[in-house]
Amino acid sequence: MRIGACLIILAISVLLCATSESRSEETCCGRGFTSSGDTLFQISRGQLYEIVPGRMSVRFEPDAAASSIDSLNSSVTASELVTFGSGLTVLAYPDTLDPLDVLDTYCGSPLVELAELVPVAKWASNPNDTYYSSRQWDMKPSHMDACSAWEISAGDTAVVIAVIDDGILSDHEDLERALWVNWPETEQGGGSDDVDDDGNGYMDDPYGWDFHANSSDVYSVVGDHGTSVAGIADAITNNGTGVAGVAGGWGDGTLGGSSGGCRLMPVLVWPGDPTLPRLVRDP
Ligand SMILES: [Ca+2]
Ligand SMILES: [Ca+2]
Ligand SMILES: [Ca+2]
Repeated sequence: MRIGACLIILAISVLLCATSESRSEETCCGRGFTSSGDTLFQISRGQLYEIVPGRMSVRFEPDAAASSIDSLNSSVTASELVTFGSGLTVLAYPDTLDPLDVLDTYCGSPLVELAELVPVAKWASNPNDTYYSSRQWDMKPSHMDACSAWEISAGDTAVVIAVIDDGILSDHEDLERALWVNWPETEQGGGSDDVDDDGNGYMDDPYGWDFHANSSDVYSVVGDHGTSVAGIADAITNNGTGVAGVAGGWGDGTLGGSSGGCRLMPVLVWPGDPTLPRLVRDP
């Protein structure tokens, strides 16, 4: 009975996702696909993402019986490779099968909450930064899944991140590009000495402010902790150096659209500094 049901599902799948060697654009499981030769692409936000043959990501319904899941997997000769903490399971199936048939099989099953083909671009967006693979576990798909975010944006230059800490190393190779400049307070921007040119309440502050020393000189003090925090938020990603930043821009410019990374504003306070509570309360 169960085998019969699976055959029916497969037959329906073939009808719904009928394919040929040269596909034009088609829809399966609510998603758009196209192909070139033997290569299948998923269409998302106007971009094409090459699909990895023989792999699929599935999240089964929490109350799905293991025996039922086994039967479903068996219907397409699929095996479970790994299950992440998020509940997402990566399946392997014979790459001789049409990925859209397999997707439709899972997508149409009441046992399945979510089914996705695996795009090459998703995994290719793993950055090449020195410490990404060995230390930045928190950015991996099973945690914050930064790769998925980077495919939408790797950081917008219009966004300024204020790092309220003990300073930022100004010539750090992973951060230097991202440092914010308050142009109205610069000579090139027409700023004048002893004048609060941008009217923000702080005179001659072209880069940030040191609330500990009440000074605009934010780079004479090097903050190890602030530099580390700045790197997590905004280090250049995929530049083969240091760490990957959440919003530091994609080093080779191939991801994140026009995003070149957020800007960094050092705002210096020291741990225990009496100005800190005031800043938090009334920035
Ligand atoms: Ca100012
Ligand atoms: Ca000024
Ligand atoms: Ca980097």
